[in-house]
Amino acid sequence: MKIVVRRDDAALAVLKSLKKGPVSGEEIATKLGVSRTAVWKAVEKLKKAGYVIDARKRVGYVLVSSPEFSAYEVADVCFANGILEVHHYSSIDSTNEKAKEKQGIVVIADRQTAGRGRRGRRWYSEEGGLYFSISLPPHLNMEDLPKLTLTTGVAVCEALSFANAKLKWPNDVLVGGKKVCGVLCEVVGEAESPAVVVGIGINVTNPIPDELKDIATNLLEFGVGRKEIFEKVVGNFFRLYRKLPSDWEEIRQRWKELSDTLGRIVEIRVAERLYRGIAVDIDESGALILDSNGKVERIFSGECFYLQR
Ligand code: BT5
Repeated sequence: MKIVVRRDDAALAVLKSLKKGPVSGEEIATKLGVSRTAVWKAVEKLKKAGYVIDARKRVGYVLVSSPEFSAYEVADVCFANGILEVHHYSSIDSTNEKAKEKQGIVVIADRQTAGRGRRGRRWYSEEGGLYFSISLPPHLNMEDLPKLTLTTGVAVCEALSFANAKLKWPNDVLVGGKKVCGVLCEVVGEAESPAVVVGIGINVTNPIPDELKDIATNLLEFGVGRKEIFEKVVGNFFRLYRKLPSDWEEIRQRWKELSDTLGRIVEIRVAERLYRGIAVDIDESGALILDSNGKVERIFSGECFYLQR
């Protein structure tokens, strides 16, 4: 299944009508100023997206049930924030790969067959989780990109405040000390001010594989659905993204408030190098400041391990 919803999608308007109650094809057609065939096509599209819609004699179309999640359900928050298209796949290799193909879209998948973390690591993407990518036209310079990862973390963390989520440098969101979300920002092309794809994976009700049970968790116990989480994350993300780069200071302070990392003794791996010390700050440029036996290290990206819990 692949659904693409655009701003002017008649199916969106038809769905809004159906949600108010049964309505005849003719009534909708007149109201929207489209043909009855267009209404019928819109209804078929909605059915494909998982809506159960009956056509009853003398009553018209009746919305019997809505899917737990669909591109139509979350289109409003996307379009309100300047997104042009919402793509929803039941299965895809990686939403980040797909989102690189076009600027200004959001790509969502129910599962990924080749979900990726940083440096080619794997991201487990079983059904039940929220996997999506936002493709953004050029706006930030290369040197501002570490800030974008931290900003995305803040957006997710605030959306998961019901679970008392915390931030682990550089790109993890933790619940109960375990990873519930990972962020993967990738640039498209090589411009000084590049287009960027922001990938977000959140474990909602998807099972955690045995080998990750010690370090990963999901949100099952909180009973919150993907739609609600998606809307909150996307709303928060754009509210904060619009502040970049000028109001980064505000986001930096928020990151520090939500941080689980600052104050801890950590080991940071950056390619072949290994740093050890106390994580003391995030500086104005978005770097982690490490106090390594009195020597100050500034680190922009790497793998972070806590040496004490
Ligand atoms: C990340 O990488 O944390 C970034 C993950 C981004 C995933 C999203 S999903 C939508 C979009 N499309 C993609 O293809 N990717 C993005 P990293 O910091 O490298 O962490 C990867 C490590 O997290 C793995 O090596 C595992 O240890 C762990 N891990 C893998 N799957 C996980 C999961 N579902 N939940 C928690 N931890 C996981």
